[in-house]
Amino acid sequence: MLYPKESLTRELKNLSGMWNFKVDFDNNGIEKKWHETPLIDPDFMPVPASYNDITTNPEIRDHIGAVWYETFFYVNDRENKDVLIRFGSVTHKAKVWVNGNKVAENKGGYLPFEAVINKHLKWNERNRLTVQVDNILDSTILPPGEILEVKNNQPDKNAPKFYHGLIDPSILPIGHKIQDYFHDFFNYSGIHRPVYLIVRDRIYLEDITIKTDIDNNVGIVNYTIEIKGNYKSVKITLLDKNNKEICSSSEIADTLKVNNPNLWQPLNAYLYSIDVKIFGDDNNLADHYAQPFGIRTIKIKDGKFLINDKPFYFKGFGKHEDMDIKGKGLDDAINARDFQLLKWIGANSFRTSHYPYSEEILNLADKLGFVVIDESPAVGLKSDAFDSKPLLNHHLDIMEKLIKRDKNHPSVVMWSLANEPYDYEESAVDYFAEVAKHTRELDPERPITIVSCSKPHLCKIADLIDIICVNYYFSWYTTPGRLDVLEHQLEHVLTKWHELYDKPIIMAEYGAGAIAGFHSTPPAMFTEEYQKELLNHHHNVFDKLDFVIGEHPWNFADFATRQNCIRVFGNRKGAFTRQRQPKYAAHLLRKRWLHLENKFKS
Ligand code: GCB
Repeated sequence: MLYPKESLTRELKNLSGMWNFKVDFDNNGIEKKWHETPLIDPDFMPVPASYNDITTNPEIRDHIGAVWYETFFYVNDRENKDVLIRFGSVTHKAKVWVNGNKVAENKGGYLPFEAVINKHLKWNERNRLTVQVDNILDSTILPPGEILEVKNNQPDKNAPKFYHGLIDPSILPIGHKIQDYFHDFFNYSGIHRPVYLIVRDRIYLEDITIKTDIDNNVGIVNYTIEIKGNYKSVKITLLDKNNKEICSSSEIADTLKVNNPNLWQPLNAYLYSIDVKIFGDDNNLADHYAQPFGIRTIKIKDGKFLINDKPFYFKGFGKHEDMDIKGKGLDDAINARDFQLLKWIGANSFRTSHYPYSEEILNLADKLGFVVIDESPAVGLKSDAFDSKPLLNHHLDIMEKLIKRDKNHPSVVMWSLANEPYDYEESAVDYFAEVAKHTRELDPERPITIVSCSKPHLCKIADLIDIICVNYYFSWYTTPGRLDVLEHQLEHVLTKWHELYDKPIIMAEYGAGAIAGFHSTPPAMFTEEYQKELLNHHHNVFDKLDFVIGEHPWNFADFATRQNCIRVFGNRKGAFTRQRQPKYAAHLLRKRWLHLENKFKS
């Protein structure tokens, strides 16, 4: 799906702002037809933002089920155009009505969706937009979850295990409900990314795919465009970063050449664009859209990850979209700060753990030359997930939407199909074989990974992937407090992965919680000293092992989780605090990464 942009022909109206808001405590808003008339006595809520940390009411923060949003807009004199409504993301499910008429329904909280709404618009009058947002995670959605509810107080061995048996449902009030889920970040909900009205012609660019190669200092640019409507001709122009024409074509698929190209390089990005003009019957300009891209290649060769034929060493983080108050709501200021900090610390890459990030973040990564491992929202997949056809179909659908959205980003160099599934289960093999096959068919160019925390000999799906990404927490969850045995264990396990599968390895997560301002010597858990020492021990091992091609400590910044006795107001493994200020660990990483230009001399 194309990123929404203004052009010579396209108009955009950003509907962000303060919307009406109402929690559907009885989960019967649809029955009561809340979409048919304006919400009665609504509260207010900003868009984009999560609602959970804006409210002071715990019943709203922890509400399980639907909430409703409403806003109003005008569209004047555009009857001969298509008017679309486009949501960057609504977490996790959305139903959308315009003037009481359903125009869209979406499942999956981290990808965009859009719909043409002409039929239901009132031209030159006020229009009402109503959105029902549902935050329930069940066994059919990514990430999966489960609603546990106390139905009666009879001990029942088949009753759901509340928090894996830690809570006794027989002494809880009947009706008590928990949204259980198997991932370690707060289940934020709301309209998380911008909402746009788009006006475009009925003859329009539906999609563009750009693939690049380099041959003897010539950039090879293959593009294909998909057009809807009866067009007469097209003009495709390849522009440099200053919008100067390099070459052009009048074909809907072609190969263009750029002599002595400026390559898209890690931390030294150069963006060209393909400017598409589509003309209608009377040679009028019907649609205009410019798609940025970079000329670069990716290969895996001799145990190395090559970008433009040079071995690349991943230095960076697993991140989250997470911040005070706004939760997972898009915030340009926080995103700008995060990229400033990534540069400051000497990082060159990050993983979009554990879901697709906003298009705005990827646009910045493209511009600044950050290398991205783009992850699907498949986190917390347990044994039962692999036998579920609905979940598999949803996973395939999400991969398709993700690749369609992100395929033209030069920053994206690899797809991560999942984080820490139960990959030691036999049933994981067929499930992931299908997801891997589908992903490779959709994008034969980019490598794939599935991030594992299993013991190397137990992982059953390593053959399906190109790069081994592993998460281990030595001297934290295992052998807590014992930094002295860290290097021995880590080296043993990484070497085993290498011996068994002979594939390059990225350490995709490692780390320790540290509460900023906690100190001790000798280092003790939860202090800044301990976190820093723990990272340092890891680096000693990475430096010895040639097959380790990257290090992504967990996490870039502290982040919110559900309340839990092993979390201290969230997960504190950030190198930065949640307010984006450095801990000791950040200074250590900076010292290391600024001097570790590339572990592999090319
Ligand atoms: C993991 C998960 C990550 C958690 C992290 C932790 O293995 O992939 O989502 O936040 O561990 O801190 O426990």
